[in-house]
Amino acid sequence: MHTGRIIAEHKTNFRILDEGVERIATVRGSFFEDGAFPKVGDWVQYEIVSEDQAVIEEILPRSSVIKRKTAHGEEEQVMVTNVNLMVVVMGLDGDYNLSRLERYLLLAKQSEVPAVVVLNKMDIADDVATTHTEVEAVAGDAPVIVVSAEQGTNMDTLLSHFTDNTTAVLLGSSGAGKSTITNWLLSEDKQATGTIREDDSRGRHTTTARELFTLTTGGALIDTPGIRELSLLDTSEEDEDAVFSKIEALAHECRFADCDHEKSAGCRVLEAIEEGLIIERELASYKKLKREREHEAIKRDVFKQRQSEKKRYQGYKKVMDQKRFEQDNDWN
Ligand SMILES: Nc1nc2c(ncn2[C@@H]2O[C@H](COP(=O)(O)OP(=O)(O)OP(=O)(O)O)[C@@H](O)[C@H]2O)c(=O)[nH]1
Ligand SMILES: [Mg+2]
Ligand SMILES: [Zn+2]
Repeated sequence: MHTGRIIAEHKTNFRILDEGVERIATVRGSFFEDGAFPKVGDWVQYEIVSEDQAVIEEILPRSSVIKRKTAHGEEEQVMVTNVNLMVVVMGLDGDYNLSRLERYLLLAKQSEVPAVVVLNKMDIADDVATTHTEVEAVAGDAPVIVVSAEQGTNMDTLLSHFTDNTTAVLLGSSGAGKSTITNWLLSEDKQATGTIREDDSRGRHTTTARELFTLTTGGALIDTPGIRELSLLDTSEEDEDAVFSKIEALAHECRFADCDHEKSAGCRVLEAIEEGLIIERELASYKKLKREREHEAIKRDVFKQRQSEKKRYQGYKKVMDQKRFEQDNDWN
């Protein structure tokens, strides 16, 4: 039996790295029964069947797991495993969004993996110092590094967070510069990078699969595709509440009291999305919560009304019973 690490997942097989040698492997049949397939970052035990074919027998215990909720429903999906550093990448362009950063940091906390915040594209940002301070206030214990991956500025500071035992995962929006950072750290253009849309700095999902790379300077790095939806990050009810009151406060500033936050005429909430104060996904969650809460309120009202009708009826019944009693006993 051999031990290796999963560096990529393909449709029907996996790529394993074992002491510098890459192998293509399938999984033992039993994996299909429980559906818990190996993930990028996993250490696995495998058997060599032929010169270019290997079979994964077992996944070794994971030291950490980074999970996300799937877009629909509650099911959780493992993104990567056995990482001990989460590098949250945010562009200092239209990508800049503090509440999104908070979500990533929450994901790091829930995964019990230390985080480093990388603010990329400093070459095109103005007032970097103010932004840096603003982000540090949100980042807590996580170091904040301002870099330009394209020009190589401050990238050594990021590299200094790597040791031989580090496995870092790069997370962030499409277009934030994760693959540009990967290429810099590898001193090689291994990953394709994509252009971003002029109007909103969004990337084009250039990276489509997670992949682990070994750094010649020590440690390993997993490049990931930009996460499409923030719903993919697990949030607590507390966070939902915070988002709810934040949007509720903005909604008071809409021009029309009954604003549905769908047409832009005088809608402060849609304006806030434009400004990056809130994200689309938060508005969707707000609307859903609002509907739920209104529904709850209606249910409560109906219940209260029934209760008071019952009380009134009981009062009425008491009076009638008394009357009947008096009549029956005809004391006069
Ligand atoms: N000005 C500037 N542009 C950068 C910098 N880093 C990356 N870019 C550009 O931003 C665009 C997106 O970079 P990528 O590295 O492909 O972004 P990504 O995060 O890997 O995106 P996905 O793979 O789609 O998730 C490219 O056009 C890069 O050249 C930087 O430091 N400064
Ligand atoms: Mg990429
Ligand atoms: Zn509105």
